[in-house]
Amino acid sequence: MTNKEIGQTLYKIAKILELSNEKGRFRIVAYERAAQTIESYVENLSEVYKKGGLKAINDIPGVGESIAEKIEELLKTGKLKYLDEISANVPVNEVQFMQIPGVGPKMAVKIAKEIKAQDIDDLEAKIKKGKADETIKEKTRNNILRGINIMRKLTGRMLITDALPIAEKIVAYLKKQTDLGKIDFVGSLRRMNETIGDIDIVAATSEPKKIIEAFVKMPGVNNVLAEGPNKAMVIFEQNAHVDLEIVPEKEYGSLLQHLTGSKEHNIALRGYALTIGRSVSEHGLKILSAKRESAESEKNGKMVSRITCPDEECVYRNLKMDWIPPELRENRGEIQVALEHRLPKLISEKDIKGDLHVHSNWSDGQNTISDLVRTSEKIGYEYVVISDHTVGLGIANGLDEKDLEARQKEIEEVQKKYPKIKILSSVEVNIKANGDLDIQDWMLEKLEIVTASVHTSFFQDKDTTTKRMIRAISHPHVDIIGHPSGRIIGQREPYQVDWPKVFAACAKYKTALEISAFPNRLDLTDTLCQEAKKYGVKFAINTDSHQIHHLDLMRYGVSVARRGWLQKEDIINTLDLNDLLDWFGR
Ligand code: DGT
Ligand code: CA
Ligand code: CA
Ligand code: ZN
Repeated sequence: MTNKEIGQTLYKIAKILELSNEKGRFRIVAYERAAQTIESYVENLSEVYKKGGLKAINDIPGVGESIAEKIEELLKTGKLKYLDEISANVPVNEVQFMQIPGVGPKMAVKIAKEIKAQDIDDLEAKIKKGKADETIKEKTRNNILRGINIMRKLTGRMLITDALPIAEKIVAYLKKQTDLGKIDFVGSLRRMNETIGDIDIVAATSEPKKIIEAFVKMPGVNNVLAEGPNKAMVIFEQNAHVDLEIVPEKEYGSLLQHLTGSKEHNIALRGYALTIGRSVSEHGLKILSAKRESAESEKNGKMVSRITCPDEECVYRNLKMDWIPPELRENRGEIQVALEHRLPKLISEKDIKGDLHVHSNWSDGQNTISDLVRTSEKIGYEYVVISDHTVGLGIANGLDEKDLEARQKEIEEVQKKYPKIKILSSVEVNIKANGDLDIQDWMLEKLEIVTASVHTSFFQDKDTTTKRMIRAISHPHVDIIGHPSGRIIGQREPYQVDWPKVFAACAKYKTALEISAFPNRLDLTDTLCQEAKKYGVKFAINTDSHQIHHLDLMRYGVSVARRGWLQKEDIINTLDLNDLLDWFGR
């Protein structure tokens, strides 16, 4: 059983407890908190359990004894008696309705009892036919429809943070089985899309049969959908759909290029090829007798010679352009730029010198400052920024002025133990509905860096939100705007913002925009990054870590930046400590 499945089971318990309305609020919160921790816990719980038993599970911050026992039962039997017991009295559809973003227990009961909806599809149909007009307010009805849409968009797709570890595990496993000439994951995963429909893997080997066999029998494969001499499709753990294709080594480059996509990039590439008298396919390139203008005329062009491509560079070189990094292959201008040899030198993970957004156990983080600093030093960072929530947000354990002073003392103590890495003191302050910050300026003044984020009142109109953001951006103490668009993949749409105005303000007041590496945020998004850069905006790539393992998520933030065409000089946390502090004007 995966962490995700355990987390989802715990969430389900919380929802059922909420619906049955008989247990205290603290219990529901305990399940939600544990679910959240476990869902994003990087180490596999079944491994943790194998190594340290019940105690090791109980040692995870936020997981109490009773929840630890339930996790043990889930890991051992795959089932949970307690869940069956509490589910017995709660209608299945009510639990389902609570999964719609924004629908709470009262609304779920109302939907089931008064609207008499059977399931989510039925609910949508009933709202659209006006059958809920008298029971549910218009604004709420629209919110429900919007929630259903957000849910559907993610249906059948995985977050890249879930898909990439699976693909890497499979590739590492297959490499061990036999002598593989080449192996890569391709498709949306190689392009580092934020969500992944299916995982595509391509390999070249002299023993296709052996690899296909190893693949379909690999531990973690739950179902084999198709198995042929060169191809197989399986359902892997976490319901991941994985395709493996074996191709001849001499054509590997062409297939790698083809299967990496995107489809739009490939179409544009083929279109361009024809204009210079070449035709591209997954098997290689053909040089045609005459210059052709369109795909329809291809069949009329006589082939003069054929080029097979063992590597990808060969494909692009033969089209007279530079090799294009997979993250850029979305048909957003990359072909023209590659032809002119002007591709950007994209930011890479090794350019990052520190994480500017990390929560400690002084607020809602799970680890001590000392743990976070030790881990950051191991990663090789030059600095790490401790940015806890402030009390104004009402998040459990937000910092007040006394806490800030006490935390400062602890930072100084820890700093003595780790002289090689600089610890910077920061907070993540809340941007209130009117754009004011929720702690006093004199407190902000004492900090070395300030991130400001929206955590409340998400659904204001565009004009109000834009003014609200610009007010925070122009605040003299604010250095970074955290997770700027507010979207949560599969759960919340971005808020309505006039981005050109926001970008212009960021450039004017020297306030950076965060690219959050956190799995369901990945916000600012790639296309907004590309747009913001045109205004001269700078970015900070941060993990928003709430536990030491989250510090490893940096790569996903970097991949968003790469997809947004960003280079090292666009990102402030590639600067040396002194240059960084200079940039902040400290
Ligand atoms: P996904 O799986 O929905 O996240 O997205 P992809 O991009 O991985 O798409 P997938 O798995 O359907 O196909 C893998 C690659 O194969 C795709 O990126 C490009 C190539 N491909 C698929 N269909 C077509 C097509 O109709 N035309 C062209 N030119 N290429 C295609
Ligand atoms: Ca795919
Ligand atoms: Ca596929
Ligand atoms: Zn945060």
